Amino acid sequence: MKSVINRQRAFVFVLAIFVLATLAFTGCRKEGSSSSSSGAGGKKEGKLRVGFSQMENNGPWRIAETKSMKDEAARRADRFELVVTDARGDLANQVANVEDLIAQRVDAIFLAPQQEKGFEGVLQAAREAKIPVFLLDREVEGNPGQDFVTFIGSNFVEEGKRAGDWLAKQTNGKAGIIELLGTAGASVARDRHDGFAEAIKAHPDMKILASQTANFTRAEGQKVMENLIQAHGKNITAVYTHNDEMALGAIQALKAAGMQPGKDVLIVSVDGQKSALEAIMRGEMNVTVECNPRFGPVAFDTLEKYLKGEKIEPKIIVPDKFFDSTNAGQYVNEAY
Ligand code: GYE
Repeated sequence: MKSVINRQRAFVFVLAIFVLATLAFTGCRKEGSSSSSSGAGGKKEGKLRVGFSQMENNGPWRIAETKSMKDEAARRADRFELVVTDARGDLANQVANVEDLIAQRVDAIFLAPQQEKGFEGVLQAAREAKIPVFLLDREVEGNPGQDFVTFIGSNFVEEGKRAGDWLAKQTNGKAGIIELLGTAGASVARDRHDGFAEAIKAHPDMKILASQTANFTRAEGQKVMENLIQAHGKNITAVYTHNDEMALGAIQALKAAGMQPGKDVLIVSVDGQKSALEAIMRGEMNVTVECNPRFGPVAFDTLEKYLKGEKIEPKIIVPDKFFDSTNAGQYVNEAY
């Protein structure tokens, strides 16, 4: 009798051990499988996980860029999974976003950096983690092929130069100019300023009355322009803005002050968004140098080449059009 009880006890004991071992084993497996989907290079079902650190999604240009990246990732969904972060216009947020992508061990990072300085630490961390970084649409301090793979974007100095050349020709080298600058510390703002300054340098009667930042936004463009109209009034004969959103804000301010943008004040801008082409068609804006935000195809093509071990150029410059009253109508429907 005693031995039967003992045998039963032994059986219950063995069963308990078996149940515990099974639970522990499945527990381990769960942990293991989740860590292998985010770890080991971030591969999930054989796909590469790619991060896109966007600085903000404010204004049509940024929205179009993010959409282009997502659309292209969707087109290549058999190979890639895109993780998008939005820093909401804040450098510290963006640095944290990139740190997070590195911690997730994504396989590559596309970085649209708000500022030129401030990314040194995360770029080094990415390099140590062997995660290649591709810069999109703005540059950072550092060297291609070393701190990042390459920069993909427009030639911003050339954009500024084209804007300045057009204005010089249109005004016979005589203008009182307001320049609305992009975000301070962004490479694109410096380059668009330098290119424009270079173009008007040979024309002593082209004077920049004021250069002030309006942070690439329409609201600030309007506000800053209102103040500058107060200060410079009728001496203003041209406005050069580093993007269309600021141009559209400036146009509002000029109209509110009883001036005629597009006629007595020429408006020269950069980007080529739909509402700017419409303003050109209405005659309220004169020209905009295109800066194409649709980086998806070239970004992923470059990544694929890199993964195949092909040589990547230190800069990949995308071609840009030039919009004025002769062609705005032709392009307005495909604009963003
Ligand atoms: O022109 C502007 C955006 O970095 C090229 O940033 C980009 C610029 C673009 O906010 O509209």
